[in-house]
Amino acid sequence: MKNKNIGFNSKLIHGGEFNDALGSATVPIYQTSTFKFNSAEHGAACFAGESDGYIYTRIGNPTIHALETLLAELENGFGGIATSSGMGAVNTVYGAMLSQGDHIISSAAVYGPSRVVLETYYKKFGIDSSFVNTADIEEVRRAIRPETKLLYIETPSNPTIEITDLKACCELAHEFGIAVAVDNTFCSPYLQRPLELGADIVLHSLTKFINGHADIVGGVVVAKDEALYKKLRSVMVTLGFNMDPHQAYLVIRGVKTLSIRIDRAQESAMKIATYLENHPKISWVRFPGLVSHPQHELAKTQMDGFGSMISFELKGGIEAGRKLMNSVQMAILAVSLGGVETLIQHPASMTHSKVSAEGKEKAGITDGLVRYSVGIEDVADLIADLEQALEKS
Ligand code: LCS
Repeated sequence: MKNKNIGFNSKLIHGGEFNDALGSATVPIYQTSTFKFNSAEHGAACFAGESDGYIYTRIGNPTIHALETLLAELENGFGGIATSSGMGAVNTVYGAMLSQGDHIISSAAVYGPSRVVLETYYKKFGIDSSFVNTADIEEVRRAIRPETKLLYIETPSNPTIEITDLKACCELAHEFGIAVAVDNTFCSPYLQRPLELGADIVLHSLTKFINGHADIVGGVVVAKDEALYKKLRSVMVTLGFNMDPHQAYLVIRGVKTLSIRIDRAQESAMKIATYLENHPKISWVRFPGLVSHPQHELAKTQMDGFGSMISFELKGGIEAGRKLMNSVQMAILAVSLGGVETLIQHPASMTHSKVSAEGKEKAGITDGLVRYSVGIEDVADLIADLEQALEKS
């Protein structure tokens, strides 16, 4: 892969593969569903994998390819597979790695639908799942069975901001021949590169930090080697989880500013988390940059920054939390995260509402937990917004 030896910020601007005969400085949108063959023989050779050339956009497209190769370079992987959504990426991984009779161990605290789809659809096809606190390596060890094929980790977790030791989990899983997939959505490759810590697969909801502008939904899977890449790609193509070229174009534009957006947001997040922790109406705050975070030391070594996702609870519980969410004026009351705009939401009744009461309890998703995604506004304005909302809560 080209550009191997340039820095992360240079890769954001110049990484990825694309060749445009007219010399376009940015990646053009190849808004086409299909591609002309030079001859019947060429078409047959393309399908046989004996000739280069695009065939059909569900299978591959130059705009999408530019994004896939860029994201694979950022994650230090063999190849990327772009998907229509983050859930498309999650299901590409589950679909490729699990068969009837297999077992998956997942972090208990994951994005709600990533868990619920295992407990519903995959269960229907004879795939069993266990949800454990992956921050506790002994809990992971105890969940391993002979038929365990995949360890699925979200770190930091949604919405509890728990940190899992990726190196330790990968070593344990590989000892038992279990593959490891990491949902790196909360960090992006700017803050954490799971493949470098031993993971086999990394995936993202591109809807969040990587695109960063709350204007598309998308996903990506990056595989560490060619064999895994081919296996995953074939699931994406045959199940039809492909991205659209226009979506890919917008993500390529958004990702160019990934590092400067994250630098601003995480600096503000540190200030906001500290402000909340010292506020008399707040009972607890979970942010990896705070010394009070149980895995603060691990976060310092595993991540290149603490990110900009905060969860907290008010002393007045869910009622006070609702008042706060109804009183903020700058933060937008909406699901999603990782964009330039600050968002606030209530996981128990929104993003994780379909997770059972028992599942929520195991994951540490309390009724009063409020999730706050810090954007790039002036931090003084965000704190003033919280201040006036907390007065009413
Ligand atoms: N993985 C994580 C960690 C996520 O947070 C999400 C979405 C997904 C996968 C799925 O991605 P999507 O299909 O939405 O692109 N998380 C959301 C959230 O916390 N609020 O709204 C969506």
